Order: sequence, then C-alpha cells, then structure tokens
Amino acid sequence: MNSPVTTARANVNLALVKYWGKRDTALNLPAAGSISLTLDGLSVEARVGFDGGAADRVEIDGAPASDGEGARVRSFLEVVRAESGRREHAAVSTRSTVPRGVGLASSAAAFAALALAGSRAAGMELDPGALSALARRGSGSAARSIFGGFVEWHRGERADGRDSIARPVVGPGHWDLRVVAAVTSSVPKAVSSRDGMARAARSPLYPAWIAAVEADLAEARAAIIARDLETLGLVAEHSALTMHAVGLAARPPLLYWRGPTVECLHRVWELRAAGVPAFASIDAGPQVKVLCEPGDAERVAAALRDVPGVERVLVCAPGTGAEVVA
Ligand code: 2P0
Repeated sequence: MNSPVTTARANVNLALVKYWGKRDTALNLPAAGSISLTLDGLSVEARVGFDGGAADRVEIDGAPASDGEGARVRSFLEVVRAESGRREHAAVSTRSTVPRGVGLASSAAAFAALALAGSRAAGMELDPGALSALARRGSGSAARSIFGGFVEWHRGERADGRDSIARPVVGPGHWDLRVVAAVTSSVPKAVSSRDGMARAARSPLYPAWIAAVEADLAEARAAIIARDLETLGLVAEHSALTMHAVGLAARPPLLYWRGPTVECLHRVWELRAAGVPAFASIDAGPQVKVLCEPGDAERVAAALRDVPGVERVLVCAPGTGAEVVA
C-alpha cells in the first residue's frame, strides 16, 4: 500500500549544556542530560514516501547520498519500519540550508525532520515525546530539534530509552536571545561527533565531566527560567570548554579547533571585558557560536567578522520545533 508522501522541516539547535558521551551507542542514549536552544533559519527539509521501490533511495541536496550518509538514513528507515509495521522501501530526499559536516548540527535538524516526515509517511501519529525518542535513534541531538526554544533532553533511566526524550524547558517566546555563529572553516571535519564521543569516553577526564553535568543542567535550567543571561552564558561557555578539555586529554588527542577558533574566543572575552554580555560555545567543529542579547548581536557579529580567518558570520534568533510542511 502506498502512503502519502510527507515533507517536514526542522531547525538545528545549539547545546548550552553539551551532550558528549553515551550510555548506549546502539540506541543513542546519553550518559547525561543536555539543554539546547533551537535556532531559526538553519533548517533541513525531509521528504519521505514509502513507495515500495526495489530498495531505499536517499538523495541529499539534489545528489545521491554518499555510502556513509545513505547507510545512516537507511538504518533510520529500518527503525521507522519496525515501529510502524510497514515493510515497503522508501524514497527520501533532504534539502538543507545548513552547510553539512562543519559543526553546525545539520544531523540534528536532518533526523528531526526525517523522524516527523518518516513517521507520518508510515501512517504513525506520534506524540512529541515519542517523536523525540524516534529522532534520537538517528542522531542523539535530533531529539532536541523536535521542539522550539529552550529544550532539555533527559538522560532517562530505562534500558530501552523510552524515557530518554527531550521536552521544552519554558513556553515559546519566553526569552528572545541571539546566537552569532562565526564560521572559521568549511572543510569537513576529520573526526565525526560520533567517533569523537567514543574517543572522549576513553579520556581520563571523562568520568569527571559526566559527574559535573547534573549541576550544569540545574544552573542552566534556573537561569533560563529567570532570564539571567550572565549565569546561562557562563555555564554554557564552561560546558563547551570542559567538553573540549576532555577530548584534549584523550589518546589519541581530539581537538576540533583551528587557529581562528581560539582568536574568536579571545574576541568574545574582550567584548565581555568591555561590558558586552557575550558567551562562547563550540561544538564538534571549529565554529564559534556566541550567545548574546538581540541588541548586541550586530556588535558581536562585527567583532567576529573582523577576526582573521573567519569566513562568514550568521545571526540566529530562537527557532520553532519540527513541523510538517507538505
Ligand atoms: C551537542 N554535539 O550536545 C553535542 C555537543 C556536538 C557537540 O550532539 O552520535 O550528531 O548522532 O548521537 O548528536 C553531535 O552529536 O551524535 C552533538 P550522535 P550527534 O549538540
């Protein structure tokens, strides 16, 4: 039986308290919770139809998927088939406004959009929690991109992961902030987040990192509710820098930064010393993302554009959750 072809769109998210380590690699269950802000304007649109072709076909940005990307989408389709009882192969195409593989979280947006489009195309009407759990199977951070605004992905306790889902921390429109992203390199990274996380888990600093996340989550949650940028920014910067410190201490070492990444960090600290509340975050890549007030975004963007090696600067407002578009 053919089912309606469904298209859904989801935005990327920036983790303010980072997810960096798993308790189950097959189910993408995190070793600790994380908190993020969904961002407007950096999104992936996914179109899925279970059309019963001879095999699953996967197209990304107008071209057939590479072997690695195709295999990852096909194993996600297996999860959708197992949950829905459908057996047909699918045609999948995704279109992104995010540069892929450069640490701007395109997989979070892609698998959130694929979870929504894929589940609807397979005839399932999942509630947002179940949708978040499904998105997590494609990419851990995708669990958070199901929702807009400030989102917490809970570690959960169950071995099957049913309670490892994201939920909004506050209602939509609670707090208007900006994230200014400085792209310092568009060269695809040498170590994927997935491989990086596995390497970090062997670092001698890893147990201390995991033990500290709960306190960071509590501080971030309270700061979001109180709209306290100073507290939220400091805990977000601390979480990011600690995550990278864990990788540096691994064998072999893991370092996603390039020279301009470090220069951008110094620029953010100079802005802060000059009285601009701006706080840096860095994901599994060389880009620097800066949290600030809307009224300071242009000043922050100008300061980052001025750093030698910065290729471009994007300013993002809070974004909405995943939605069906056709
Ligand atoms: C995060 N990152 O919380 C962290 C911080 C990157 C640095 O989640 O293996 O693509 O698919 O669960 O979600 C990137 O890792 O990894 C990520 P998988 P994912 O945003």
